[in-house]
Amino acid sequence: MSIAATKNVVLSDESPILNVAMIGHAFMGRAHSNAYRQVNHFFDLPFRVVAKVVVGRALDRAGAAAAKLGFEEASISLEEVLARDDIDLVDVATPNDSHFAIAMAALKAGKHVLCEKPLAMTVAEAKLMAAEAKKRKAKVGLWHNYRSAPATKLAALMIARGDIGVVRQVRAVYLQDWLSDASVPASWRTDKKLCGSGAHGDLNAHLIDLTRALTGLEFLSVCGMQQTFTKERPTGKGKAKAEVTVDDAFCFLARFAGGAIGTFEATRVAPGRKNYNRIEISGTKGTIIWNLERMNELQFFSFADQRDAQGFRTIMCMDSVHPYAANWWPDGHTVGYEHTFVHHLADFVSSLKSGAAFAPNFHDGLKVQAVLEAAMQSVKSGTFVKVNV
Ligand code: SOE
Repeated sequence: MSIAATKNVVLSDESPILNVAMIGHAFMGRAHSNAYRQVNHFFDLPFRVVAKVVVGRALDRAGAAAAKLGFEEASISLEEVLARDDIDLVDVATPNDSHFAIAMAALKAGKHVLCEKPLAMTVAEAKLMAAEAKKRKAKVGLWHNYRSAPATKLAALMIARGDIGVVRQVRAVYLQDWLSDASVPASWRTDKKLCGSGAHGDLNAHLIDLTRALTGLEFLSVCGMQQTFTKERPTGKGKAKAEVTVDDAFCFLARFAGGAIGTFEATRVAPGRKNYNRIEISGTKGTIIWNLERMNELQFFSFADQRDAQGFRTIMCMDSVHPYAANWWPDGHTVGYEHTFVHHLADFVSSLKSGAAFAPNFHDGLKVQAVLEAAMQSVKSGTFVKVNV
């Protein structure tokens, strides 16, 4: 239909509306907001997602964020927003220590909840959140966005159909370098009371979830070590210093049900590694590698290839046959980090109508929390600790 050819076209979307209240508006708030703005333009969904209200601690800053991020309103009262009948989905985009209180209040107010990772500060909190979610009809999800890249979704499909045989080993690293310099000020991410752990909960959480998503393996026991290289940092206020109470780097070994084993490394002090999230999964028949720095590709090796032609080959995962790809552009056009949030949200919104299970939900979040916590306990004991969830 050419709009120019008609006089009074009313372009109205008759879909039911899904009003979102986003709690917090920093880096993740920006990434989520982009998904709220884009998702209906590129995915056919049962709801029209409306970025309704940003909740922050200061009205001027929340108001400025609402204007910039495309929300209709700003508020400093979570209680008032949760009491509103016109709010359907609550997005918890705040630091880790507030996930529990906000998500529980939102669930008790009957809202759907999408929560940033990691789910909680402790397994105890995560257990209560998963139990509360199970009691409610509302849908819950975690923003483990790396599950939702075309290439990682394809990797999960390839592993599930046996392309690399039985999984034997997982090698996963998530390397950053933004805390390499001791002069970088302290933040909530360096204070155990506000984040629970450092690179471990921030980055190993992604690796644990991605391992479960791609392989279906469950963690049986883990043994870890950690290091805090910079023990105190400037507060950014005069000469005052703040103690760093979390890890700069955290590595752990893992044993999985079925006999597979794994190595995991998270760090914020690896100079030159900006956001280097890489997972390599070896099976009895082959190996598959995904690297966020080349996020639209998979490296794939298969013993099924002719012996003289065996070698890692690159699969470009942006053809119409690949997950999510057809929603964007013709074959071979690439997507970026921010698109993983759009895909994640599209799957979540679709599940609200279809009733299909959405993963990762709060039970998946509890699983991640249990691995994180067991690894932290193993640092004290120096032995393998069972993952008890
Ligand atoms: C900081 O380490 C951070 O923003 C993480 O918190 C995100 O989860 C990760 O995707 C990018 O880096």
